[in-house]
Amino acid sequence: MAMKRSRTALITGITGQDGSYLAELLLANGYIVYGMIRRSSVFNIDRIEHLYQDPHVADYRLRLVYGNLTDGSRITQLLAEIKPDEIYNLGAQSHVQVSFEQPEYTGDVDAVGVTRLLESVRALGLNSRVYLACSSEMFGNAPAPQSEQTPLMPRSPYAAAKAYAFWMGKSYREAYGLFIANGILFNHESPRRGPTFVTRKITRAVARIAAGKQKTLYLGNLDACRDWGYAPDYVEGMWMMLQAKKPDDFVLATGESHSVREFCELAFARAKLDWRKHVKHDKRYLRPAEVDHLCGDASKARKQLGWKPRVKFEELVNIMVDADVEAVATGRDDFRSEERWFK
Ligand code: NAP
Ligand code: G4F
Repeated sequence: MAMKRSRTALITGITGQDGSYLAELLLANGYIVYGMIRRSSVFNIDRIEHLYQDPHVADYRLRLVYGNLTDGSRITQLLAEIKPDEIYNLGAQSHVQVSFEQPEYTGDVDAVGVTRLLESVRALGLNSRVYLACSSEMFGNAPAPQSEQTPLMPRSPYAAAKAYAFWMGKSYREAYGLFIANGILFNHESPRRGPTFVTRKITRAVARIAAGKQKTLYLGNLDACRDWGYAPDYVEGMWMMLQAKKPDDFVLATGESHSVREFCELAFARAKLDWRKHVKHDKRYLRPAEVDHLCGDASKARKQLGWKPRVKFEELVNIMVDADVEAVATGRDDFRSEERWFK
């Protein structure tokens, strides 16, 4: 009897928060996982180091390959070699504020990068199922709750680039019959969140302030509201989208929205601190245009995919604060990070 072939997945953005959790999920499910990484002078694989496999052993299923979403010929070459059953496009310049400073580059990676990928799949005649990481930022200030029916009203170069990617996904699905799922994910966080996103910026500061290593945390708009979930729940939803009978667009969200101020209150309280004594305003963290209130309606994903987030707001805050407190206590708090230099 022929052995069942392992399924093969390609993840762009495997070194990011979501890429690392998705790689764990796929490897646990028997996939061969190819992770596309960017060449850099410092080998940037902190989030997937624990998944390392010796390339010389027979069951070597995590394979890193160099590539870049700005490099179409390399993407074509990789897809021709790997012929993945599933492609998860998570690679992006994912910081909204940075997108105001680098709008052209953000568009190149987040928008045109998707065209490069989809054109390669189409031109090679692959049957790969494709997941595209779109974003709740695309809704801008459209009234909450936002669902798949809500009009897109992007308010940043990042959101505009993601909206372009979203429409390319829909176009290629309709024009060429490709299996392309657009995931409209609301904010999702974890102890692996990049340190310049507001949640992790807060939880790292809490841990350092509690340990007497820092006094003040500078933030921008405390009134903005986000629907914050837990990243491992969301990568499961990405996988579910590619196991569905038909490709479609899906919102993933918790359905609860909280302000940055509420996040601060809970995070500082977890470490028995009063946030008002430590948080100061700095206008450098205000954006040229803000998205005020995101709150997602994920009922379609719940009904059609059976997806449900397990971790809610307060538990998420606790998970993140506890992880950063532990990192400081064990000397793993690496403060040479970008956050210290930038935002
Ligand atoms: P992240 O932690 O910032 O990771 C981004 C990944 O993209 C990193 O692996 C990064 O590589 C890679 N990347 C950046 N530029 C690239 C390029 N030119 N070519 C190839 N790869 C490139 O982001 P995340 O939070 O995991 O998010 C994953 C995806 O979901 C992104 O597309 C993001 O925009 C989208 N999204 C995220 C959220 C959220 O709340 N987390 C919500 C909605 C949508 P390096 O490690 O080398 O920088
Ligand atoms: O944590 P943030 O930078 O995330 P943002 O802008 O919501 O974007 C994240 O979620 C999107 C999904 O909706 C993703 F597509 C995107 O890739 C990214 O993962 O900011 C959250 C809120 C904003 O309103 C911001 O103005 O926090 C506010 N904020 C207040 N002070 C701050 C700060 N944000 C940051 N990064 N730093 C601050 O000091």
